[in-house]
Amino acid sequence: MTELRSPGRRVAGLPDWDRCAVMGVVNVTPDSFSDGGRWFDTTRAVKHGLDLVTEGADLIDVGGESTRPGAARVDAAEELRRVVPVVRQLAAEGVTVSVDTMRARVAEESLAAGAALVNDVSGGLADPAMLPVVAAAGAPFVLMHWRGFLEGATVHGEYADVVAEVVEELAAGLEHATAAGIDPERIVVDPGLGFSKDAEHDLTLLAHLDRLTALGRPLLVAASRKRFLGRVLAGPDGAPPPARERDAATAAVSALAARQGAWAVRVHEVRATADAVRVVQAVEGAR
Ligand code: PMM
Repeated sequence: MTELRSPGRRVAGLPDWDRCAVMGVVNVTPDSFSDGGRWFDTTRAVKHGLDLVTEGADLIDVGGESTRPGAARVDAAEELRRVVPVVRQLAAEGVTVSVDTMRARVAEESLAAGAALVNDVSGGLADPAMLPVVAAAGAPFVLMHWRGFLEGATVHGEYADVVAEVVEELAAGLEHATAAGIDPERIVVDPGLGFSKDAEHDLTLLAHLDRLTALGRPLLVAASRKRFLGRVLAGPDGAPPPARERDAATAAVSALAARQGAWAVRVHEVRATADAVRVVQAVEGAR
């Protein structure tokens, strides 16, 4: 119990949840691999975010650009058009909103529209203005492990020891972000499952989350519907189930991550994960 109440569960500038938090995903994109196109208009995206809160999400992550391998980049004006109105309306409803973007301008305008947190899958590497913008705003920041844009699933995916290298590269990212003026108490780290990583890498990282929490910062785990789960669930013919049939497996990962002290899990389907993190909290409370 004590380790689950540790500073690993607290991020300056965000509400304090007394268990692993649930981050619900709203992708305002026509082409996300897992829920492509379903929430691609402001009204529907806002409604979906509010529904996820009703189902038990503690915060909502709004993104306007797909990070799918091979996806073309969206231009900044289009990303702003997709994301900012959704952020503004959800924040106005009292929702804690995270903005999933690699662009400083989108981060800045989303923070001005009420976002509480910036989630950058490039860890500040894709846009040199990102870290200064986050620092100037005093905003919390998710620093994900990233080795570059993905043209193929495992581009830059060579590791001798995936856990050691991800830990080392995240530590370098933490130093970089802190040197740019971001308060370390506001930084969350994330292993970036599926980003320049194959299924074995993802599973190995999930088996060693303790090595990531040893970085001393809260940990976000985003396994939802990812390729490695398709591989784990594949039938005898080796065919993975479609992304939307991976939600029970996602909830299982949520329980494992919560049990290992993750600060939050990022998921598309909230209800099962909201139950999973509550069960873990109850069992831990009975120790
Ligand atoms: N994965 C996706 C998008 N955003 N953010 C963080 N912090 N960590 C991730 O692993 C991550 C992310 C993948 O895209 P999806 O929303 O289509 O699943």
